[in-house]
Formats: sequence, C-alpha cells, structure tokens
Amino acid sequence: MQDEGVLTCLVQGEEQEIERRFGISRREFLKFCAGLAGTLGLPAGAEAAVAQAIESAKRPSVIWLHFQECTGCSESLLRAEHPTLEKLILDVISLDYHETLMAAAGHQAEKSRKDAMAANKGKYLLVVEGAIPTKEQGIYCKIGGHTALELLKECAADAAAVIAIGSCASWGGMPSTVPSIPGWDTSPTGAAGVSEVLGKTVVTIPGCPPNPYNFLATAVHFLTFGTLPATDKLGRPLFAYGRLIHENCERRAHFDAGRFAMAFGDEGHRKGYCLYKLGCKGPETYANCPTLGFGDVGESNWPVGCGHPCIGCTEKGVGFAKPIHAMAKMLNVAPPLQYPRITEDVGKGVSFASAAALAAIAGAAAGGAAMLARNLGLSHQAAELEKAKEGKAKTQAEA
Ligand code: FSX
Ligand code: SF4
Ligand code: F3S
Repeated sequence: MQDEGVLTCLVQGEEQEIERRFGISRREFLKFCAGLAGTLGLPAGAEAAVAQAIESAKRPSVIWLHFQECTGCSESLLRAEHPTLEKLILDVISLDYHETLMAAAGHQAEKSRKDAMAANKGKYLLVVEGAIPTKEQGIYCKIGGHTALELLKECAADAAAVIAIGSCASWGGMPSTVPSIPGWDTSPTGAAGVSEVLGKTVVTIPGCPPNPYNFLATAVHFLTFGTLPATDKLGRPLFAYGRLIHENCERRAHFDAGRFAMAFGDEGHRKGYCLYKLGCKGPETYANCPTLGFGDVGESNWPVGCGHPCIGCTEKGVGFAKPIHAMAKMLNVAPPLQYPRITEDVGKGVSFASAAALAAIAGAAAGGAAMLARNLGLSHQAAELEKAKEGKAKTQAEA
C-alpha cells in the first residue's frame, strides 16, 4: 500500500511538472509525443522514448540565423500548438540566438551569439532560415557588419548539426527566382541554399513556409536519439518528404477517374475534383502536406484541401520556377490509360464496365508517357470526340 502511495505521488508530481513546463496535461503531452512519433514514422511504443527525451534531455543549444527571407518559417512555428514554440523555446531547446525573437539588440545580440557558440562548441544545433546571397561577395545581406556568407560559415564550423528551414535556406526558394528578363540567368543577388554555400549536404526542411511539425519532429529526433533523421539525397527527412503529394492527396480518386476542375469556381472545382488541370504540382512535389495539414484547425487545411493547386513550394525547380498554372510533370505515377466518362447517357454509348474493359485492352496495347499525356486530356475530349464522330457518321449517311 505504501509503495502505491509513493507511486501515486510520483505520478502526480510528474503531471504537475509537465503542466508547469508545457502548460498542458500529461495526457495531452503524451498525445503530442505520440503524434510526433507518428510523424517521424517510428514504431508503436516509441512515444514513450520521445516523451522521456523531451522530459529529461538536456536542452540543446540552438543558434538560429536569418538571411534573405520573410520570416514566415518562424511565423509558422509560432502558430504551432501542442505545445507552442514559446514552450519549446523555454523547455525543449535552448534558443540562444534568434534575431526576431530575442530581446537583445546590436552588440548585445552579437555577444550572445558568440557566447553561445563558445559555450556549446561542437554541440549546438544551427538552424538557418533564408537564402544566402552569393553575388558581389555577398553584400546583399549583412548583419552586424558581416555578410550572410561569413556568418553562415562561421556558425556552421562548430555546429553539431545544421538544419536549413524553409525553401529559401534549403535551395534558394523565392529569392533565387530568375527574372524573366533577357540576359538574366541567375537571381539578382545570386541567392543560394545552405548546402550549396557550405559545399556539403545538410538537413533541409523545405516549404514556404514549411510545416512546423516537420521541424519539431526533426528537433525531437535529435533530442531522442542524438542524431538527425534519415534523409534523401537533398537532405530532406524521409519521414516528411519520402512521398509525392499526389500519392496521398484526398482528391486522388478524382484524378484516377478523370474528374478535373477546369476553372476556379466551375462545377468540378465546387465539387472538389482534382486540380491537376489548374496547375497542381502535387504529382512532382515531395511533401507530407496532405497527411499533416497546417494550423491545427482540422483536416483538409492545406493548399489543395482549400481548393488551390499545390505550387510545389517545397520542390527545387518547381516552386517559384514553374508558372503556377502550368501543368505538372508526372513522376512515378501510373494513372489509368483510359477514363470512363464522368456521366453516362442511359442506354446510349458504352457502359462503365465496358469502358473499363476497353481501358484494359487499350492499356495492354499501349503504354508509356505519350499515352499518359494523351489520357490526361481524354475525359474532357471524350464528349467532343463523340460529337465529332456522330457528326461524321451523319454526314456519311446523308451522302
Ligand atoms: Fe523563405 Fe522562411 Fe518562404 Fe518565408 O523565412 S521559405 S520566404 S515562408 O519565411 O525562408
Ligand atoms: Fe491532388 Fe493535385 Fe494530384 Fe489532383 S494533381 S490528385 S489535386 S495532388
Ligand atoms: Fe507547398 Fe504544395 Fe504543400 S504549395 S505547402 S508543397 S501543398
């Protein structure tokens, strides 16, 4: 009985401590840890290790640099809930330098960066937000008299790990856009990503802005295991960027069935049909937007869920590079080779089943990208083709 009493006191003490530190109940805290473990793709039961790491790990020192950007990445973190960034700052990581959140300014700010670097040499996490201008020795972005180029190299030299947050830091993002003016082949400032400047792969969390949970999960992985998560060759954590948006999109069934919105506000758009024909870049963009959502306001809160085509903001060469409404390149996706018509006239033409049979025959006879490109327009051409055939038959009959 006595042991049970001690145990109850311990659990109560732990509950109070969690409530004090994170402002949430233990139950909510465990749910948050389970969510993070799930986001990281960890096996069942890993939430206990995550919870233990957050509760007991020594807070790693984080130095957060800002270069060419809009601060949307930090903003998106500030809008994260369960717990808020404020709680993370105070209790999970030790944010020793962050230009837009710190109270210090001028020489004091410079001193706090130098002090944190010296005190945590070889152990701190360097987070970089924003692109780095490389033209004219980097003069287009200077902080405290130092160029972004100099600051990045100096801070990266003694960091335990470097994380590039947002598309700007990951690969140049919006600042790396090349003006559509004859004679321009680079961005006006030569904006580049962290890896390019440092000449080595770093962990990247692209997105403009990135999903805050992808950053939180990456930081918690570092806390729990002392390492950063497995990445692809661009440094993107596989748990978040391992799959195309198109693979998990809630509108995918419409794509497969050939039901597309053709204009904003048309019937297809109002019915939630696929946005491919409005320029959705989901088929060539790797990110977990459909499965994670944004802003903690429930399901479907992501660009496509809200009715706008994905612009490919996470993907180098797609976001800010391709026109928003240009059609996406299809990557490793094999939609049907033929679509049934969306509505069938009763007693006329082919039935749904026979259309599917025709599709199977067509699929056996032909394949590849050419068929794919042709079929992506097929459901919309079907009616016109049908009409044209009917018109031709009528003319022949009359003749
Ligand atoms: Fe870039 Fe982050 Fe886009 Fe903005 O700072 S990724 S412009 S959301 O904010 O770097
Ligand atoms: Fe979703 Fe876009 Fe793919 Fe359509 S093209 S299924 S809207 S990701
Ligand atoms: Fe960006 Fe597309 Fe996701 S625009 S936020 S990658 S849905």
